[in-house]
Amino acid sequence: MKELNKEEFKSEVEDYVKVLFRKSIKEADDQQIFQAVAYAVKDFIVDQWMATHRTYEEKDVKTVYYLSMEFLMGRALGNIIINLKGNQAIKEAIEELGLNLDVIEDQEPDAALGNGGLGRLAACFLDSLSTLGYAAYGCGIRYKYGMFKQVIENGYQIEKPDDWLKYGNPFEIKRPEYAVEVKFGGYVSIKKDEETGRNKFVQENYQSVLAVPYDLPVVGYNNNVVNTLRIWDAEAIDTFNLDSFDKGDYQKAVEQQNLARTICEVLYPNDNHMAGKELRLKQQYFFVSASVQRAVMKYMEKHDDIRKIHEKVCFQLNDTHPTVAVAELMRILVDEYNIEWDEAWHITNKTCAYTNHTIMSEALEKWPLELFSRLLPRIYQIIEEINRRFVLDIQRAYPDDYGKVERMAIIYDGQVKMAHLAIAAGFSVNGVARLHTEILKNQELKDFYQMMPEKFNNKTNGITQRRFLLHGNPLLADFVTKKIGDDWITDLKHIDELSVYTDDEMSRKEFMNIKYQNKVRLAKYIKEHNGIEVNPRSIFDVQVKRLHEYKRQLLNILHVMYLYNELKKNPDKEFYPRTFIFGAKASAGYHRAKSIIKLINSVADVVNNDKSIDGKIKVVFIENYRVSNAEIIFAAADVSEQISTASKEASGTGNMKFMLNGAVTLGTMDGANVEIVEEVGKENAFIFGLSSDEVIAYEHNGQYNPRDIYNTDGDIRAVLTQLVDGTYSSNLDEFRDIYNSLLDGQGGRPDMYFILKDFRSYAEAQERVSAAYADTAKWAKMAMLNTAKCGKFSSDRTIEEYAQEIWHLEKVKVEVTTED
Ligand code: 73E
Repeated sequence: MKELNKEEFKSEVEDYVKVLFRKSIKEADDQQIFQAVAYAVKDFIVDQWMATHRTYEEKDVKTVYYLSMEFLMGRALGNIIINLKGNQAIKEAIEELGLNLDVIEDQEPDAALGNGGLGRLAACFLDSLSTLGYAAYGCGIRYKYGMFKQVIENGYQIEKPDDWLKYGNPFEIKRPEYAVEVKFGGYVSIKKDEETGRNKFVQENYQSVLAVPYDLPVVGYNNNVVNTLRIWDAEAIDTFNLDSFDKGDYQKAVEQQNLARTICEVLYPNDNHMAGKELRLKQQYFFVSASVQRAVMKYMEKHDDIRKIHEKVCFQLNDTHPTVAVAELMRILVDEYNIEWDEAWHITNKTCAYTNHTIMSEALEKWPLELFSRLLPRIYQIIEEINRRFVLDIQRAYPDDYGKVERMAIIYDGQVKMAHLAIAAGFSVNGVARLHTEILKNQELKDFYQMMPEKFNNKTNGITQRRFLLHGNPLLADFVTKKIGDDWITDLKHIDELSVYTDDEMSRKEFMNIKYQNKVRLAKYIKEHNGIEVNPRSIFDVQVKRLHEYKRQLLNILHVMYLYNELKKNPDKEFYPRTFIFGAKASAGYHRAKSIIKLINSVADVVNNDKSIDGKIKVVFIENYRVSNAEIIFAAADVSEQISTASKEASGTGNMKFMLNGAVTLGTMDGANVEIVEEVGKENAFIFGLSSDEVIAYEHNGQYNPRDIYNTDGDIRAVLTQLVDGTYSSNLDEFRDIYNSLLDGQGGRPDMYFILKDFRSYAEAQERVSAAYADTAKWAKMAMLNTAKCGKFSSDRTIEEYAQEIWHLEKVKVEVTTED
């Protein structure tokens, strides 16, 4: 690895402040300093970036294109510095310039081009791909506005635009030389090809935009590898050129400009929910078409036979969002390379693979035929033909079972079903945790699994320890390295070597002391941002994730209300002080989710200001939860709330970040929790609630009636009554919808997510948490074991599995030479 030279770095920073802002370091403000430091760091990595791509070309390695609508990257500067092992040199350089690295890092806006787990997973995967030395591109959209900024006013969520590019992005490089055209609308006509004499399908009278890529570096850990996240921006084609004006195409020129302006404007802020908007489909086709076109062109620059593209290229579809890729590749093969359908189909089959991230029915992508065929007429034709042949295959396989076609066709009921297309067209279908994959095989995608079992496989998610321990929790990272050396940074399995220290009292004390200091750091953040005083000696019980009913933040806050009632009834009851910490964004149009945020804040208001309970319970809602403050939050957590309705959370990845940082899981047997418990042992986690089989059985038999619980359990009834009797809001209707959803469930089943059903079991698990925490030595051991046993949950392990079992990539070593 190239060494970072401190003196050189210092003078680069000084030069950049001058060149960019005509200022000296003393005159520049914090943002300007950040920009200058970022440019100096980019300068340093650019040689490695070039060397990486030179090496890939020389060795002609296979490349994975990770197609994703979302990349939740967070801040780049601190992460890059860490991966360069440049921490010490840069820190010293910055200090010698009279600056503070933490303050500088804090100036960087998060790159929040994603909603939650799915987008953050993509970011962790890129980090691992670079660190392991695999050739990869992340392909996505350069949204002008990322995930909205959440502001809490009077307890309500208000959304503010996230203008993350306001000061420019020092890390990106615009690559206009690689721009491509993407076409929408119009119609398809058949023309005779002069050369071949064959019929050709040509899209006419379309509108198009120019897709212009911006490249961001993805720096591997200490290995010279810098991969690329390529995000596409849309620009107008032929803006008002005289030609079209003369031809009377003025209207069209304006329309094309508008199209270009709107496509990349904003990220849809819906997690686990299909927006169903035309603009969303435009976004999907826009970045997919651009990425696939470029990948094919790049392949053809060095190879002459498009028929072998699968040997060098794999498209991984991050959920169904980029599934139009299969039809786009077919279009290029059939229309542009004149390949026969059957052969094109085989090539496509060998090139595309699909990851399923959710079974939530409202998240499944189904597009109305009318919309789809109007926006993407040629792509629609191709999908029709794929469907026609697929339906024949189904009928051949199951001649007597018409239900199969009904359940499996790609086009049915006036809709294009993207998951069916992805499964039919790819060679791999993977779930994201063992339980989730089993549910796919045995329930949700049962018919597909029966017909094509060889496609199905599991890849349990993971997270990068470099961001979520090395960067986010430097104290614990140093402790681990001091005990077992630093191999864990690139091979998290080694962290198991910490296990032996869990029996050593000194080590346990040190470990808990680090947790305490991290709690002090978070308490300070909370004081600064929320004005709430919290006691770092209390149990930090944390639930941070997107707000969704299936994730059951409501169960958590109802339990807080219950505990508060208990304390009021028995003021002398022995009670270990707790701080309940929440962080969650609700999609802007998701009313019930927003009411739950209001409820949490209303309960916080009442409980935090009730002197009679002596500060034993505090409730904090951290505003604008995002990657950058997540790093601080995970480090400080004692209890990790992973309480989704069993079967609903495909994997979860926050659960892994908590575990890595020594928090103990309080959770249901859902998603990756199952595997977490398997690694750490049941005795080192707090498990409660219905199993996924039980939930699925109730969903089928309809035998669950929450009224029975309401009628028989007085404590639960009291808590529910408080939702509508003015205890938490003078407006008695404020929480009426929540109340109704639990007991009446207009438009759905009452208590669809089994909150009342799991309530007692949850409350009892919470009591076990308190008892365990009171036993200091026991808790310390549990917490430390969680850190020690999380080796499996590195995204390095996940990526290694994808690389070996799906993508078949080879590892590359990169040397930086004088050439670069
Ligand atoms: O369980 C998580 C999973 O850990 C799942 O809910 C999430 O993906 C994570 C990573 O695998 C997810 N997000 C979406 N679907 N699954 C989604 C759906 C539509 C729009 C945006 C996100």
